Amino acid sequence: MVVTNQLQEDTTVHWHGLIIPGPADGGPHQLIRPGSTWRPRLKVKQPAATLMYHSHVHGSTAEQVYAGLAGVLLVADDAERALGLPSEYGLDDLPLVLQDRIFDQGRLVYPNNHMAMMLGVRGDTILVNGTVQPVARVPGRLVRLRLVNASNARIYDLSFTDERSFHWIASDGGLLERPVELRSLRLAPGERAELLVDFSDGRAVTLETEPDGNHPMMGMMGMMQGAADSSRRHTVLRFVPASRGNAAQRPVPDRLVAIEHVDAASAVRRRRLVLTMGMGMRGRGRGSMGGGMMGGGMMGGGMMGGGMMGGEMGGRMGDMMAHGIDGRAFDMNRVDQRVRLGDVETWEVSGEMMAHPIHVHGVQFEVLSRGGRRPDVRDQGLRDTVLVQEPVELLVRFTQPTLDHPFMYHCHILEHEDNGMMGQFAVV
Ligand SMILES: [Cu+2]
Repeated sequence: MVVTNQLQEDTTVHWHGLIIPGPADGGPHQLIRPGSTWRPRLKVKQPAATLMYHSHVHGSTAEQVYAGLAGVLLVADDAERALGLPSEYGLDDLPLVLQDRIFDQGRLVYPNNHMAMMLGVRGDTILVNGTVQPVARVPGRLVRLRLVNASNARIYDLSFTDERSFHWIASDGGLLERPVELRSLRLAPGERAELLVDFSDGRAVTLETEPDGNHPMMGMMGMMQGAADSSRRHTVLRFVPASRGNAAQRPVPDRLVAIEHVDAASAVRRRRLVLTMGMGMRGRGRGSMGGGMMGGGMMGGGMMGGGMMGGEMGGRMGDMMAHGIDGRAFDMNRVDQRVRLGDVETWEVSGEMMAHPIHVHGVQFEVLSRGGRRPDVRDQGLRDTVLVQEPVELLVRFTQPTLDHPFMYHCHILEHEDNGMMGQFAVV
């Protein structure tokens, strides 16, 4: 890859989902200075998948992605081609980048306030591939949608207006073993999913999303622009099929690919990570949040679970100034975990107060359990990002060395990441 930075500020490009060694990964250590060019060698040795790439500069990832620094990377292979899935790019195989934005009289606005930093930025305008009020004209047959959630914070809960079912065929890491018929699909920031949708009835239909209720104080936040979602459903994308052609419809395959599962018994180590929220944050002492919203009885008693927060707020006020993992904010100069190359480990990840999508660089994992139970069918497949609402147990295989460039693990709500909800690990 050849990446030239023509901005007036530093940037990086992280290949989200590519399983490659540390120096090529494009995390916050691999800064591309203004006017300079980065030439990483990317050796692609993984199954066909829908991946993404985006800026990963610590402290400005959220603003840079919001301004446009995100894209899609498609990996293809023979096993996928042999299935005969819809694969005419832009015709019946559509990469769809979902993002939400705020506009003020046509100007893109990033709400850089404390509440937005605490909860993550959500916009009231949904864009698909950068287009407002998008319409997809599709053939009247089976169409493949490659959904990429490149939003800063919004969790999509997608369904069609006529409640038609569709087949989910691929997770972050590539194709599933067999298609799963669903009527709705949740997609957290950083996650991807591939669907097969049948448009052979020739009827126009709209893909919509439920309001995003992911914040600690539902209802109240609805009043604050950029901090939370309104209560209405949003239109994501309208599909207008051509009337059915005479080409024979290919059926949805019964089986997709064989996935090489890692034996959970081969895990040599268990690590626990807690995604922690600094409720005081930087607003404290400057008035806007410290006194009014956050300090009062509502937070302490009602919504936050009482004693635990009270104790934490009082006990380690210093740490509570920023988001973090295990109560510690990200530090570029601190390697938080050390893993042996080739090892399999179990990572238990839980979070505070909101659902947080955890993303781990340089690996793929499977979800072993969610909320202490066997995961739902929707948790299957190889992943690099998963939503932590209930605590999850992940089976992770470390196949890539970090060399002198550690990998990141972080919340993919980009404002959380920028404000410290990130750690780094070495694989040697
Ligand atoms: Cu988070």
